Amino acid sequence: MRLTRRNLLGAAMAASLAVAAPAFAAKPLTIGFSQVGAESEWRTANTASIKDAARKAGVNLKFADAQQRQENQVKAIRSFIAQRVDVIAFSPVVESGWDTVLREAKAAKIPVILTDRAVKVSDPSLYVSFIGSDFVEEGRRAARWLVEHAKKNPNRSYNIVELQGTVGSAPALDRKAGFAEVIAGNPKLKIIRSQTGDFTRAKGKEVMEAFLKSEGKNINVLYAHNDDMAIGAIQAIEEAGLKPGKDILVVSIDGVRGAFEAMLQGKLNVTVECNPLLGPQLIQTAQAVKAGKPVPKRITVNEGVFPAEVAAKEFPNRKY
Ligand code: GZL
Repeated sequence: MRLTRRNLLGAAMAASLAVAAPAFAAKPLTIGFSQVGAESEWRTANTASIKDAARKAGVNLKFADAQQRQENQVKAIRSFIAQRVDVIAFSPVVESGWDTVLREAKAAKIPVILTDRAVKVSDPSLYVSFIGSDFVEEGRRAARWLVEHAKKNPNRSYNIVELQGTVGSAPALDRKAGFAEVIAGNPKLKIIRSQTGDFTRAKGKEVMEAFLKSEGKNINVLYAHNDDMAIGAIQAIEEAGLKPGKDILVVSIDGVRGAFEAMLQGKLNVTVECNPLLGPQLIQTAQAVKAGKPVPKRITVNEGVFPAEVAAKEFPNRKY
């Protein structure tokens, strides 16, 4: 290239921009995320997915574990507001009690994304998007498996005990509603006991022990709102001298590895998938929100149903 006045000027401009470029490099997106806790295999997979997606995208993730307490989530959200994060995201441990703190986020002009669980608020503009499963449908799918099983055993009736998730949480409320909707009016299917096991293995075992003490061999089916409670209950059933998966059918939700292992051992009959791998969708949505692009108010995830018969074939494909 000939060294003309114009070329020299162009080269000098390019050099100055190259030098200045770092000064103009976009500041990484900062997301404040309040997680429910670490209560289940599902939650562990959900947290890993979010942290992994943030790392891969170069997002600055401020992560807070609420240990399943709403007051800790409110504190975390207030801290994110004070730190002026770009986006706040959280999985609300329970449905209600969020209006005040979400109004504070709105006043601070910090957009809020819900993942996993929904909230009940007076003003839907308090969050920009909710990314998560349809828990009512998950409850329906669990019940449909049992309805079909009962049709193959026309002379039997089924007394069901139910281990509910965390009191007041969207998955517990909706999975209960969906299951009840499908078995309604079916004289062969009856829920005889229903109590929260708070989504944990320990509590699931403890409550199942109480069910067995009061109902014993009268129990034909356990419906657990998540696999962790089902796995805890399976231990209680075995300690009571009964065969889980045979004496007491075990119907559960999540689709975590522990459930597949239990199905391979013949101790769990079906798990309804609830996909925890929400990290990529969360990061993409947060990036779009930050860029001022429109995002869907509701983003659902595709999920399946895995009866024990398919466990061996499906297990190697599982991602959580
Ligand atoms: C469902 C999620 C529930 C899981 C449980 O999306 O909120 O919480 O089903 C977890 O395993 O503890």
